[in-house]
Amino acid sequence: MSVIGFDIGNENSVIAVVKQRGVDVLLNDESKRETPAVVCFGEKQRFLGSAGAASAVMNPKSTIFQVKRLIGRNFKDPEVQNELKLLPFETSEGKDGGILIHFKYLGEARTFTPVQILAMLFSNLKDITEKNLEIPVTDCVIGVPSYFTDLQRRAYLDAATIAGLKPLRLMHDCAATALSYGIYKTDFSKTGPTYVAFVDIGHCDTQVSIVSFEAGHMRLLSHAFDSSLGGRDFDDVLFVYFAKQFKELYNIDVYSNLRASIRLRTACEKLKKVLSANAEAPLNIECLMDEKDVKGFIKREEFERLASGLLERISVPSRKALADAGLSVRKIHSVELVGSGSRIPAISKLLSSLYGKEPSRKLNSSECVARGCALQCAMLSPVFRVREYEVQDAFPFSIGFSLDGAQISTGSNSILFPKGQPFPSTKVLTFQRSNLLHVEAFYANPNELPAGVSTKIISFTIGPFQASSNEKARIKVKVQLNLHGIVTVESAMLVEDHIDDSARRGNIHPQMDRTKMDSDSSTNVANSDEDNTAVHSQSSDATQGNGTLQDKANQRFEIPVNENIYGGMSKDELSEAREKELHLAQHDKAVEQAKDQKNALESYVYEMRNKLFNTYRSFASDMEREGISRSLQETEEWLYEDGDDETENAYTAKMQDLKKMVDPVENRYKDEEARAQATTDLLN
Ligand code: ATP
Ligand code: K
Ligand code: MG
Repeated sequence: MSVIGFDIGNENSVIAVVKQRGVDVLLNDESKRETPAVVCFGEKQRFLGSAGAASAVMNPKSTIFQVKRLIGRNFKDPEVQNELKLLPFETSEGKDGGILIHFKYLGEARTFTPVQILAMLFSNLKDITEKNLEIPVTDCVIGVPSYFTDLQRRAYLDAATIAGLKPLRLMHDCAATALSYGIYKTDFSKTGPTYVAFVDIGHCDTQVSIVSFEAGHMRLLSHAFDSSLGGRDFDDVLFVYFAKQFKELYNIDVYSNLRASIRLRTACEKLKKVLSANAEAPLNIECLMDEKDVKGFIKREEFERLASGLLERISVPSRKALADAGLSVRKIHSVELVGSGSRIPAISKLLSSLYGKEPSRKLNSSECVARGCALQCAMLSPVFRVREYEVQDAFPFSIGFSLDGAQISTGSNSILFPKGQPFPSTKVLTFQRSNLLHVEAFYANPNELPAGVSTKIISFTIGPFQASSNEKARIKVKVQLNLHGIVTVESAMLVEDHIDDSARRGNIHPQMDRTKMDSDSSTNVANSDEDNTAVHSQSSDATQGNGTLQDKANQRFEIPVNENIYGGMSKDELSEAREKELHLAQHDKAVEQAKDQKNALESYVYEMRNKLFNTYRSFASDMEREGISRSLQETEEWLYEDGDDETENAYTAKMQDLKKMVDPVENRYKDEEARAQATTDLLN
């Protein structure tokens, strides 16, 4: 049973696993702790992760990266259009308004969705994990930005499912980070909670959270973010600077050349990292464009001046998070800086003046999300025992509901889950209705969301149902904000008060209804049609879940609920995508195995040729030697010509042919060796 945490970043992914003695980060095939989040479609096979990054420059148009930016988003969204401008691969709008990615692979035009690409990244991480642990891996916890919408969260779950994983929870990056901080912390103040601000600056985004820690317990007080401010924006500042300089100095326009701009961007990112440790840094690229070598140079001060606009934005989410938590900076005990984008010295200088204290890096800043996810996975896993520790996360967006498409004001009355709601959480909606009803849940305050994302979440149709009287029936709908931060409908019940038969005939006895206290709010839904009475009752926490089912006074009948999710994949589409992924993986494996077998054959040819004229010389007749020698020669020629790109079986067959000739000689040699050994043993 696996207990795994995955952090898929825009740039790098990290895998953590809980072992008996603590949390480990796994090494990939290149013995690295971070794996590039890149899928490259090469000429004959896919290259995932590190291999993907290595083949990127060769295949710019079929190398897919930053797919986390595209997942669960609409093609037409202006922010998405901005993203797409920076990405070298081709895209178009899908039928559902989503994004389609196009490129050529194995001689054919192919189309994939961001979910499918993300699934490939998951498959790669799953493979790495299985190789390390030598057991099949399914259960896991996956980190997501807290600003992800319902659709993005569903897309993550879909991608994980396609890769054959079973996420026990999508966990907010900040919550995971806070968990990996809090679970080992013991020095709590006796006088009250310890407040910590976590600032995570990744490749594309910045997330801030304020967390309250007490012994055995942590509570997220607030989340804030800038979903479009990260390390890559600092790369871009350098890119623009040098692009302009090279235009003037060398008369080359990197914007007009895809390969050149990819190479310059990569060089700028490296340069940025050098500037984190040095006061100045050079930039040299050979043969960037038009066969020109370019040279540049920049001082850290100059870089900071160019990036001053970005640096100003860094403090915004911190201020917001503090305000939402209702805390002044003086209350914050420490500021923890995570995410590799935060390694720019000017960033910690800025945060240090904002918080009035030096930010610390107590956590492993690139691994804490994955580590926290692994810990959470262990806590959720029935077979693993972890120290008792309570994680209480808060949801960053208000969720409202409407009935039958009624335009409702976004007053607090129609808020199902207010911003900051601890989750998972279940609420019960009560309606008085005589027929079908349509309920819709949506993000109630667009200002809370990242720019451009849709406020739509889910709509559901409840019914049909048959009340036993002609009166309107009372319908109770349980809506959950689940462990992943996704809205679902748990159940819908028709409630009939049932004391005696006369009651059934339609005389509702309101005093028998436990939720009567809340049902005075039928004005919740501003609507003149008196049929549309929605009552929002307060039965809150998940723990109260089934509490009212057994009321003696009334009877409950389950009624059907039809969910309509905006976007996302159907069961059929999911299993089709899973098939496709398995197929692609099989193909890659076949190509890899053929490569291995080809290498083995090649080595065999060289090794045997060598031995034939040395060790085996006296064990083969002239005729044998000649025959083998000729076959080795022929095989070698075949390998360079017709056999350059063959199947695994073809190489295996060639190997067997050679072995048939070589084995008798080899066996004679071995027999002689054994005899000689026996003689030596006797003599000693
Ligand atoms: P995201 O969180 O946006 O999904 P991610 O988790 O992959 O992305 P990180 O690995 O936390 O992001 O950070 C990657 C960013 O950190 C890149 O922009 C990279 O250039 C930057 N970075 C890495 N090392 C340094 C350094 N020494 N100095 C400055 N920036 C750095
Ligand atoms: K990461
Ligand atoms: Mg990250």
